[in-house]
Amino acid sequence: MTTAAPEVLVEAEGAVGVVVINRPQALNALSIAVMDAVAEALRGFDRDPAIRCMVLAGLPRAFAAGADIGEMKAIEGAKAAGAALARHLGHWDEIGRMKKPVIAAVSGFALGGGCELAMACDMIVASETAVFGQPEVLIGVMAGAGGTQRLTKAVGKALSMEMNLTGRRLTAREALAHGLVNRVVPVESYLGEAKKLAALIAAQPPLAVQAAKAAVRAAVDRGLDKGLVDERNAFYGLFDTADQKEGMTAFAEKRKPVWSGK
Ligand code: DAK
Repeated sequence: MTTAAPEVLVEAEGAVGVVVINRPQALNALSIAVMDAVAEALRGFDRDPAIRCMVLAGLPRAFAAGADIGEMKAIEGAKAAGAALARHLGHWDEIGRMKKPVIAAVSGFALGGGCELAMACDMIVASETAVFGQPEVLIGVMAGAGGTQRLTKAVGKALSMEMNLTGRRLTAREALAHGLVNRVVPVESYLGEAKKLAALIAAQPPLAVQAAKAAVRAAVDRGLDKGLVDERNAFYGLFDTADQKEGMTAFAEKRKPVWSGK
């Protein structure tokens, strides 16, 4: 595989473009540099006439344990959060709008921004160890890149509320039962199965595939843009609270947060 950035591996296999997030020491936390490289690689494949389908994968232990809390912890206030993160968040939106299908190959943790990244893709192939969740509330904030919107559309209000308000995680089997993922496969084969599915799509007529993808997207994404903007603004707003500081500091210090409600 070629390397777009030290932490993102990029390779074309026939008509399938493969991007692998490779930051094991931080459970693939999505730093600004990692997301820049992921978006750049997918953008390149989306424009490349030789590529017909894409796979976005993580490592066996983690697809991605969220946006990088260390980077977010340093941000002071809602205005600064908007300024610092607007372009970063644009990457999740951009991946959701690619012309060609993107399949997420998910094993291990897919939490917060990681779960949102998988949901921004068109399909999810999950390993038996995959775990999905929006645990932002546990660090004093809320989902900011689609977790209140795409998750609700995928699994319904009841479960989405529980996941967003308590941080409850779904196992791969639960995710399959609730329609969040396409299939669950042994951990050894999650990347291979995602590539196989991508190759099957790549063998279909590309214009028909892209038109069908756009049509399915239109069915599920109606109203999504406004929801994402509202969600993002609410997320930024929480950077004016003491609980955001406390939650992210407590995570860094590996202790339980103490909430003040301020
Ligand atoms: N960020 C940074 N580092 C992380 C991380 C993260 N999200 N998750 C894990 N790590 C690091 C840990 O700090 C630890 O580093 P060292 O201490 O070894 O240096 C290493 O990865 C291994 O993690 P643990 O020691 O914690 O491993 P465990 O097996 O004990 O626990 C865990 C695994 C996944 C349960 C735990 O690491 C965890 O709870 N991680 C945080 C999960 C989380 O809260 N995720 C949501 C983050 S907030 C937006 C864009 C995106 C977002 C929002 C807005 N816009 C641009 C507006 C998304 C926000 C989020 O995702």
